[in-house]
Amino acid sequence: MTKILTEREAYSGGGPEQGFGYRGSVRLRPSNRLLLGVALVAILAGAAALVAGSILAADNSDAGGGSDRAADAGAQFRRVVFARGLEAPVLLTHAPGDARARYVVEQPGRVLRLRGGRRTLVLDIRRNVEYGGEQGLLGLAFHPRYARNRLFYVAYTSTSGRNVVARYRTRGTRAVPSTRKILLSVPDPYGNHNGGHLVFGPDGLLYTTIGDGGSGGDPEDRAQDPDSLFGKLLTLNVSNPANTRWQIAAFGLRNAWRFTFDRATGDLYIGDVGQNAIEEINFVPRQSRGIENYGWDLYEGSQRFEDGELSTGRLVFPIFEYNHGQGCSVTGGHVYRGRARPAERGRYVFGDYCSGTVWSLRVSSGEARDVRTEPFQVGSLTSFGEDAAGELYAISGEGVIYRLT
Ligand SMILES: [Ca+2]
Ligand SMILES: [Ca+2]
Ligand SMILES: [Ca+2]
Repeated sequence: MTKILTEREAYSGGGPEQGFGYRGSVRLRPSNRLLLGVALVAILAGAAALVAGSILAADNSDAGGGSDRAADAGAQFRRVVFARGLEAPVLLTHAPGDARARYVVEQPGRVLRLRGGRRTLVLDIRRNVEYGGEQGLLGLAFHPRYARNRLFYVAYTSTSGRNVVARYRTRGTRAVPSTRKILLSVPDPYGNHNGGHLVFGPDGLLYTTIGDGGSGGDPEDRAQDPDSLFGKLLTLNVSNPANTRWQIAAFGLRNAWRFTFDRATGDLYIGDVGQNAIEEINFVPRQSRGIENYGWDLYEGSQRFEDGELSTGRLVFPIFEYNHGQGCSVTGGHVYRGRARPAERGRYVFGDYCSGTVWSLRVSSGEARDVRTEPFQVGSLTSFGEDAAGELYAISGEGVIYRLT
């Protein structure tokens, strides 16, 4: 029998995972100290650049324009409000063949299409979705050939206590409820850690994760268990519409909260939420072969967490990690490939749900470089999003979506 713990029960005996202001003390490896040092320098440099940028903007506005050039001189992203009044938004994406629309997921169980100031309902499964805390409608991905086959995929926690992936077909821009097909349905042992991101990889496979199950410390050690789907990066070949056989692509994830493929290179970036001390970003280049193992629950970040042996795969340590002095729950983002800010192309943008801090970095030779703190924060930072043109968005669970510019 499946027991769904409340958040309070799930965390009993452990520190607050998403506790605001929690400060864990952790010793970092020298390379990470260096990274944090680089981050600090970047913060200071950023602050100076921001001041310089403001002055330039003021000068240019006096001259009657040129604020875009001023922003480039600032060499940082800014945020502008794109949409307000959404209910607990957790995702923004786009659909092939519908380049001017953005699709937004509301955690209680709705998908909305936003175009030209108009919002229309695509899907409403609120009565099937268990919503609250880390539960809800969490993921949405459109089939790469959506323009022709009208198929899209959602991930949610169900009222029957399961982690579910389902497929729907649209007529026009509205999902037809009777077309639903359940592709994954796994009894969830704990209410927290549900992964739920969905994305098509450069290999055409559908990727998702359902977290390590939940609670704290992976009590049943599922993330390293080859017989469990929990704590894994999972793939499904959708070329056969009847196929529901998921494959394990990687081990050792705790609660991957947003992973993305760089649309230009196919490289994979994963934000994996830590236990009580370390938040991490992982990177795997497109050409990587074989199965990766991101270490949980033997490692939290690059630090040993529990005794035991790695089950399968090549151990991957984070390219970037930060401790709970700087946040408490990572929100993985996207590599910027838009047109508005050419100088920022190739920069991976991510942040922290609790502190609202937004960082960006570049990966070079498999290492994080040029780590930068952006000059704004986003409260309740649930997700980042990417539109058809490659422009990025930051989403506040408080109902506001910002465009990064
Ligand atoms: Ca769970
Ligand atoms: Ca464990
Ligand atoms: Ca890890």
